[in-house]
Amino acid sequence: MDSSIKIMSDEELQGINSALEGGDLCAAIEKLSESLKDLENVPLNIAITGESGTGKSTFVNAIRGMSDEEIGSAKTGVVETTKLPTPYIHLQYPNVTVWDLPGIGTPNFAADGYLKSVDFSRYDFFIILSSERFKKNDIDLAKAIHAMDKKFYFVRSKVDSDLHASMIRRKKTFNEENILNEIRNNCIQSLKDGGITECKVFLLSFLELNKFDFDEMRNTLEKDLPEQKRNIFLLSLPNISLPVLEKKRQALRKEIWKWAIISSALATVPIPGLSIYCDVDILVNAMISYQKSFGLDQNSIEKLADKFGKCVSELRSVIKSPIVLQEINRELIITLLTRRTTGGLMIVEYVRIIPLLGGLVAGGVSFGIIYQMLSGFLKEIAEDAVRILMKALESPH
Ligand SMILES: Nc1nc2c(ncn2[C@@H]2O[C@H](COP(=O)(O)OP(=O)(O)OP(=O)(O)O)[C@@H](O)[C@H]2O)c(=O)[nH]1
Ligand SMILES: [Mg+2]
Repeated sequence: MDSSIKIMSDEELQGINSALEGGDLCAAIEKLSESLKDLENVPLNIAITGESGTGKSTFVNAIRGMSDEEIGSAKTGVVETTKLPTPYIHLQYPNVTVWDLPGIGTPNFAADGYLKSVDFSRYDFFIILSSERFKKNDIDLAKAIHAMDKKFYFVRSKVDSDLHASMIRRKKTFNEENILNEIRNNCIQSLKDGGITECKVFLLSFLELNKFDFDEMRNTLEKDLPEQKRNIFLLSLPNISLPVLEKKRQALRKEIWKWAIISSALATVPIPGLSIYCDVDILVNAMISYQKSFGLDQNSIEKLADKFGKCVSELRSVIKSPIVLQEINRELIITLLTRRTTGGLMIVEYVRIIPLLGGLVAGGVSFGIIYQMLSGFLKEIAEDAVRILMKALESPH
């Protein structure tokens, strides 16, 4: 087959085939809609624990892409006396909740009792923070979490402070990598001493979450999560690193065929001037979800500018695509569909090889054009998100 028309991956083709296999279009559509809704419905609960003052509340804010001063952020820097787990719901993905758990660390701390009191079963995984070596309480807690068949990850927080202190105290011999290795080895040793032999420790600064081991931690969590939750986790991450943006693009790309099948199968409206039918409202939803995930609304750009000390206009100036900041509505979609007509026909040739599709979906032509339009939109939006982030990360001249 001509590789120039190999636009869809084999995985996508398999997905389409198995979705439409039984020949029952209604059932297939229902299943695909459910799977798309899962991204907004399936709960993901992340527990943040550790001793008092290790940065739990700061991490809760950072991982939700919030500053410590925003309305709805967790209170930081003060000794919190709450004995209850506090849920912080993700602003864009309300199915994602980050739980600020009560500090561990009273001398007679009992890990079992603690886990029961925080209702351990509701969390998908635990992150145990320490701003020093890991201590007995951290280790006891990790073992108890493991015994309850849940996952935990160790994070060493505040490494920016260690680096800063070393820079002042050891000016001549300062070497960032050596210091980070020292911290890492020291933490791993403290865990080994406590009987935890096989374990990674992620070094982070919650003041600059994009640095140090953030991408490695993201990778690990992503691998450990089941597929459905993995995508939810990825999409909910703050847009602070290029790998995060790339992962989001990949996650969203895999879902395009589902939107395209649903939209073309439920088509009631002929698109004026085109020989295709599609359900435009479904496409509005899909495209709004892309914009939301890449943080390309005004509010998110303002937050990004604030975080990296840039002006909003500076960040906006690198946007190339005329559609990125537009309001997504039916008119925009019809314009985009019109633009994609030629490319769409090309993919139809390819799609026709899939048994069933041509016969089931009201016009393989519609499917092809919608698929192309969504792919093009996602590409443009993802590329602009990268440009904006690169601008934000640029060091001041
Ligand atoms: N330099 C630096 N400071 C941090 C970091 N994380 C947190 N802090 C600071 O450490 C202090 C305590 O942070 P919190 O997030 O309130 O700690 P906590 O674990 O929630 O504390 P409790 O709620 O009292 O248990 C605050 O002043 C934070 O600004 C970090 O990664 N680097
Ligand atoms: Mg706190």
